[in-house]
Amino acid sequence: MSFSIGIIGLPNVGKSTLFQALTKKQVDAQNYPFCTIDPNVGTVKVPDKKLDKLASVLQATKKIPTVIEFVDIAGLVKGASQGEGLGNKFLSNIREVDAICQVVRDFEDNNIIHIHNKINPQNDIQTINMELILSDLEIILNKIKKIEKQIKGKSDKITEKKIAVLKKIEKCLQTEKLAREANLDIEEKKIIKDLNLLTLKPMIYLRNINEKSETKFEIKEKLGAIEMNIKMEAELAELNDEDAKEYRKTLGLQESGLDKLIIASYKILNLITFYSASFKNINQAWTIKKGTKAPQAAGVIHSDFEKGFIRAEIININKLIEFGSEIIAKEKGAIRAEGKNYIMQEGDVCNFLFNK
Ligand SMILES: Nc1nc2c(ncn2[C@@H]2O[C@H](COP(=O)(O)OP(=O)(O)OP(=O)(O)O)[C@@H](O)[C@H]2O)c(=O)[nH]1
Ligand SMILES: [Mg+2]
Repeated sequence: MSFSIGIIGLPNVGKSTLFQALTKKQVDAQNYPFCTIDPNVGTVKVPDKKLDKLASVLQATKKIPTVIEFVDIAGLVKGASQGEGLGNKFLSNIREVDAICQVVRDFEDNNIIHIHNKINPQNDIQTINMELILSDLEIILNKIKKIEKQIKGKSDKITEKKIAVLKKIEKCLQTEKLAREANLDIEEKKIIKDLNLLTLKPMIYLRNINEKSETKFEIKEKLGAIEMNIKMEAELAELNDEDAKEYRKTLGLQESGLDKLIIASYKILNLITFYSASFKNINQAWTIKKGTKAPQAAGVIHSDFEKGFIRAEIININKLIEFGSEIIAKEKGAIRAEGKNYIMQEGDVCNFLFNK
């Protein structure tokens, strides 16, 4: 299971160029709106310097980084929720993703068409969010109608609760707010999980800038706001890793666009990485939600690990690298045994013991 991010935005703002820079996959990215029609899907290896060191400590013959999936879809225009542009077809392509990355153009370039002929990031965000809101509203209203028809006036406690949650979200969307702003509790979220509401998904706002872009506007949601010169990232992606690193240095850039986006994705989705060790000499990184317990983390590797979970032998990756060997770490008693209630931590290196 990997986590997935849907890339959205107005047409011609750089979504496919971003996708190409991230996945190094050749896709159509041209200077005309609606260049992308069918979605592009690709996985990206999460950059992880520690994985190399860990593999050498564990003398693993193979190392496998964890991955994140990106989905690049058609541009969204005003009225998309009502079928304008590529309309609902486009929106259905991102219903299943875990988070959304909204690309917002904030660079001047007379050669690159802007569908509104004006650079106005604030306005563009509003247009996009409004379409997501309208699309979710349609889903909510249909669901309420369907339930009311089914129960024919005779309701039970569970149905009443469901309708109450749906109406709470409806009220929020009617005031042009994202469903995320309805402050639903865990139970309420569970009730409407199957609806895959777009405005309930965490969102990263990616401001696509160039050297001349000034910070003209501020994005409200600090947690998920990043900046990137997408065109430059796409050019750097064509170089080999060493050359790209050198070039980045000369530009005074600390991290790659991919690093930035991955860090933001982990933050916004509340993710952590753990590592499996001593498993057929393969050292592999895995992504899970913060708060996941050991058996469920084991289940990400294989369902048998979860079913037959006995215990996990765990040590933090930094500690293990410091010891320099699994044997020494064991001798020093630094590898702990954790049971089924253990909550996984960032950087845990695990050996899961299970009943076959
Ligand atoms: N100057 C400049 N041009 C860019 C930048 N990002 C993308 N472009 C150009 O903008 C055009 C559109 O880019 P795409 O990546 O195809 O845009 P898109 O959002 O996928 O467009 P649709 O698929 O039509 O919705 C291409 O000609 C890109 O080279 C940027 O940061 N600066
Ligand atoms: Mg595109």
